[in-house]
Amino acid sequence: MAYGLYIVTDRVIGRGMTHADMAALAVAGGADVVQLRDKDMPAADLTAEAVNIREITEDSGTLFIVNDRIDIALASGADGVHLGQSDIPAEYARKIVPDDFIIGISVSTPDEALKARNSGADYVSPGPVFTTATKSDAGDALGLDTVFTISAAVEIPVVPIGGISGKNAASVIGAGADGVAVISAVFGREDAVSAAADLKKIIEGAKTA
Ligand code: 3NM
Repeated sequence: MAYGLYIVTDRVIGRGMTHADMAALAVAGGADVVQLRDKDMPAADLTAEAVNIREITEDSGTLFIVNDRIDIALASGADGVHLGQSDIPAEYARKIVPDDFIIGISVSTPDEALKARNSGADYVSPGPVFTTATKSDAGDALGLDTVFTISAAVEIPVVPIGGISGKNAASVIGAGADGVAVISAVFGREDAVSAAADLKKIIEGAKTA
C-alpha cells in the first residue's frame, strides 16, 4: 500500500471548495490517498461528500479514507477510516469492518504508535511534526526525532502530518516516514494540482535517495 502523498481535505483552507472539489484536485495531482476530514459538517452532508469522493477516486488508484466517521466510511464504500486517540479504539473498529478495510490512527508518541499497531492499525500518523496553523489544538511540534523513533518502533507505514510542505517533506521521509500528510501545502496554494504534483516528486525523490 502506497501512502507517499496523503492529502487531507479542509473547508477552511480550501476556501469555497467542496470536499469533492478538493478530492478531484488531489487525484489530478497524483495523491496516493485522499482523506475526507470535517469535524463540523452534518452527517447527511458529509455522507453526500463521501459518496462523491468515492466516485472521483474509484478508478484513480487513489485510496479514499474518511476521518472519524467509521459509519460514513463504510456506507460510502471508502477504503478506510482514520481515527484519533479518543475515537472508537481500533480493536473495536476492526470488529465491524471488512478484513481489507484500512484503519489509520493519529499518534504522538512511540508508545501510542506501538499500541495502535498492536490493536490492528494499518498505519500511524504522528503529528504535528512541525508547527501548524491549520489545526488549532494540534499541540506542540513533535520534531523529526519523534518521526525517527516512531518509524523505528513500528513496521507499519508511518505518515506524519502537521506543517509539512515542499520545503521539509524530504526531511520527513529521511527520518523514516513512508509518506507525508498535508492540507495547506496543497489547498493553501493557488494551483493545488501543481503543488500536489511537486510534492509527489519531492517524496519520490527522497525515497530513492
Ligand atoms: N492533524 P497542515 S496536524 C489535521 O497533529 C491535522 O494530528 C494534525 O495541516 C495532528 O498540513 C493537522 O496545513 C493539520 O499543517 C495539518
